[in-house]
Order: sequence, then structure tokens, then C-alpha cells
Amino acid sequence: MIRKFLVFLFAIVILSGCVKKGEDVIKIGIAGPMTGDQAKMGMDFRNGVTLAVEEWNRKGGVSGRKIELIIGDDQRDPKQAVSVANKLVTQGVKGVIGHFNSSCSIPASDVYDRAGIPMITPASTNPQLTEKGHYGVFRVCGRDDQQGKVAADFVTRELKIKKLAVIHDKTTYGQGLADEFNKFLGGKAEVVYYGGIVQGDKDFKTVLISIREKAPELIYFGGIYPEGGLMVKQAREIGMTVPFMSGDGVIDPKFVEIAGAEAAEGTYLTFSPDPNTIPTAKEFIVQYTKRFGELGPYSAYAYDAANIMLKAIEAAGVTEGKAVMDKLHSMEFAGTLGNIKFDSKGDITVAPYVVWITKGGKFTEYWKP
Ligand code: ABU
Repeated sequence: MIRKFLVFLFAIVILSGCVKKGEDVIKIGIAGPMTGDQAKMGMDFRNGVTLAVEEWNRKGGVSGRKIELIIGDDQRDPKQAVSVANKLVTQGVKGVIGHFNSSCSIPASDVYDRAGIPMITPASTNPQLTEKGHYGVFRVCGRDDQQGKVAADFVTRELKIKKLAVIHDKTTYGQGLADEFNKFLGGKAEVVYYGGIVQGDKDFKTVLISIREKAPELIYFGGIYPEGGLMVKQAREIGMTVPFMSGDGVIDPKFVEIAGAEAAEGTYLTFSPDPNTIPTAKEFIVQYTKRFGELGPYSAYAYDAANIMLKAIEAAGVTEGKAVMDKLHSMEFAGTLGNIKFDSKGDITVAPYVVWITKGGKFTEYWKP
């Protein structure tokens, strides 16, 4: 009898512990390409968010509740992103940091919107994401209509290019950025070639040979580093020495690794200013490099996005989506990269894109508009 009672008591203690544990944590999702050819970006997200959450949990969590991270791997595939989003919703996340690819963030945002869960992307730059009008969708990065304009200004005003080729990876981000760049050229340079490649392909020599025949003075690429790196490498292999320019999707050491430092030399891209020159990023960089090694391009953005989400939850005093979204819309946040205030669409109010150049295998800030 006593034994039965003790077993019963033990079961109660275990069960109540589990329930309590479940109730005491706030679940936050991180979504992005955790595997596949863009996994480096997913890893940067995971590291940045993990660092932020560890800091909050060391201080006792948010309003006394510890933060639990749930990771979703969308493999940069829009269908997989929707599936990840549905799973995160079912698992009870109260906010999502993600996704990386605009082609994933846009369909996933519909899922979070229906579920009343706020999302902050560290890196999805396609304008459509925040033009959809979802109240709970935010980004801490800029937009492609902003970086496309800076790229077009640089090419026409600084490089004084008169004819060029524009190529993209047919994704929402890649083609969208190429189109914004084109739009802002405003006829000041002739586009002698415009076309798309397939993301995941490895051989771009056929298309590069057609481009070479048109004798452009520059190649502009809308896409991500796996294809960008191969394109530069193969362009140099067929004797094309003209400048290559792209956007924030290629600013990763993997780009140089794939292209080779010699082929990558002198390539341009648009991105935000170097965090190493931003005083408020100093302590974050020390902590991040100590814990994870070299800072990725979107590590600080992921860290800021996580802190912003947690500060908004703390300020709301509840995890209910609308209350958190209200805080995200109304508050100003001190981030590692500067103060962040969202406009009514969920975009940041200041997006200071600059042009970078690759020199000696490293990316360096080069030109300010
Ligand atoms: N903005 C860089 C690549 C991510 C995306 O917007 O698809």
C-alpha cells in the first residue's frame, strides 16, 4: 500500500514538474537554411540568436521565464519553409527569428500572420515581405530597393559604366534585386544582357560565353554566394576580367572560397557598414568570436533580432502576439548595429547601404553613396 502510494506520489511529482517546466519557458523559433548549400547563413542565425538567449537566460530569462529555442531547417526551400512555419506554430513558439531567404520568409509570414505570431527576419531584403501588410512582420535589415539604388548609383556615377550585363538566380531575392538595380540604372547604362540561371546549378560557362559576346563592362548578379562564387570563377576562366558586382547575398567568406581569392579580387557588393567600425557592436563581437569564432555577415542581425523580440515580450508583460507586435511597432531598440525603430510596415527607418570590395580574399568597405 505504502509502495503504491509512493509510486503515485512520484508520478505526480514528475508530471507536475513537466507541466511546470512547459509553462515556465517561452519558446522562440529560429528558421533558416540549417542544411544544404546556404547552411552557413543558418548557422550564423543560430549562433547570433543563441548568444542573445544565453545572455537573457543567465539573467533569469524574460519576466522570470527561461527562453527555449526551437530550430527549423527550411533548406532554403519555400515549401519547406511553410512546413517549418506550421511546425513552429504547433510547437507553441511565441516569436520567430527568420527566415533567411526572402522566398521562404514571404510564404512563411502568411503562416505566422494567421497564427498571430510575430516574426523578425535578420536578412530577407525583398520589399514584398513588408509590403504585404502583415502587422507582425518585421526585418532588421534593409530592402532591395535601397541596396539596388546604391549599386546602380555606384556603377553609373563612380565606375561610369556605359554597358553591362544583369544576371540573377530566378529567386524572389535574386531576381528582385536585379530588377531594382535595373530600375535605378534609369537608362544611364545600357543593359546588353539580362537573364536568369538556376539556383543549384554548377556550370555557368554557356551563359557567360553569351554574355562575353555582348562585351559588357560589368556583370551584375542578383543571387547568393554558392552561385555567385562559381560565376566569378568561371567568368575569369573564360577570360572575362570585367568587374563583377552583387548584393548582400554574396558577402560571406564562402564566396571567396568558392571563387578563389584571385578571381574574387576586386569584386563589389552592397551591404551595411562594417560592424567592426560600430562602437555599439564591440562587446557583441568579442563575445560572439569567443563563443563561435568568426562573425558571419548576418550574425549581428540575428542577435539584434532576438534581443528585440525578447525586449518586446518583456515590455508587453505577456506573450500574446498582438501585445508583442504593438511593442515592436512602438518601441525604439538599442541594437549592436545602432538604434532600431520600425516603421508602420515593419521596416527599419534607416538602412545605410554601402559598397564593399574584395581585396586579398577579404571584404572591405569601399564607397558610400
Ligand atoms: N538578403 C540576402 C539574401 C536573403 C534574401 O533576402 O533572400
